[in-house]
Amino acid sequence: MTTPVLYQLPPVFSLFSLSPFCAKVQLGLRLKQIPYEVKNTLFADKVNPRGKLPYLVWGDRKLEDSTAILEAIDAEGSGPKLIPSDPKLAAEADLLEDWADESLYWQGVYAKFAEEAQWKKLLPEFRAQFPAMLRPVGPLVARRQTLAKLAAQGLTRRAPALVRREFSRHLDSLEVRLDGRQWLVGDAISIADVAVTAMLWQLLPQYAPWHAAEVAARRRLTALIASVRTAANA
Ligand SMILES: N[C@@H](CCC(=O)N[C@@H](CS)C(=O)NCC(=O)O)C(=O)O
Repeated sequence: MTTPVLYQLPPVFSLFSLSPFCAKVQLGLRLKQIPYEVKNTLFADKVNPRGKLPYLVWGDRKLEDSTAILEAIDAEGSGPKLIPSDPKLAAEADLLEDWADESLYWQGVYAKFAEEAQWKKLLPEFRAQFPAMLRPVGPLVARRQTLAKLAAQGLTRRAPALVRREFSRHLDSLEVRLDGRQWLVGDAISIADVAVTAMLWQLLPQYAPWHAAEVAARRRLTALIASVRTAANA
């Protein structure tokens, strides 16, 4: 089997990548025990004509979108099946994964870029990923672009207290769902656990202390993230 090459946003702090979608793909590759190479770039459009990362080059296959990449990974390699074979469980996993990617993800973006105090903690580490020439303005331009996306998505057009309340409520819902079970869907790890872990893992205490404390306060959720990371050796 050819070694896949993952193009991703660079790591920050102890994270695999600044992008939780790229971390999600790394978790998937590790769970399926597929050795891979990583190439870091801040310039997604230089790699993927549609300007998005992660992007996986695997032999003559060029794969984009973390969900499609995980589907391809799931068909190869060993390790647990990430998309359950049972259609009802597969449907549940699909809905939860998509919610993590399309809703929970934005809470993480908000935590990094919209919360002023947290952004200030992230900035030095983020800045260090840029080529020296771009360091003074690069991160600020990236932040401006990201804030425009957050406004279009809607989170920054809500009162900050409401955004935080929604985040806490979602964590409570995950915690309730995990009552009496180890995994979010059925009785085995699935793509839903991988996506939720990738989205929450990025909320490190070093730059998102409020969010990290909210996650840490949920015992079952914390155990889920630890179980996924242990299974992936991450
Ligand atoms: N649905 C995509 C989302 C990927 C995505 O939005 N990646 C971000 C990084 S976290 C990106 O490439 N942003 C660059 C841009 O939108 O210009 C996936 O699951 O891979």
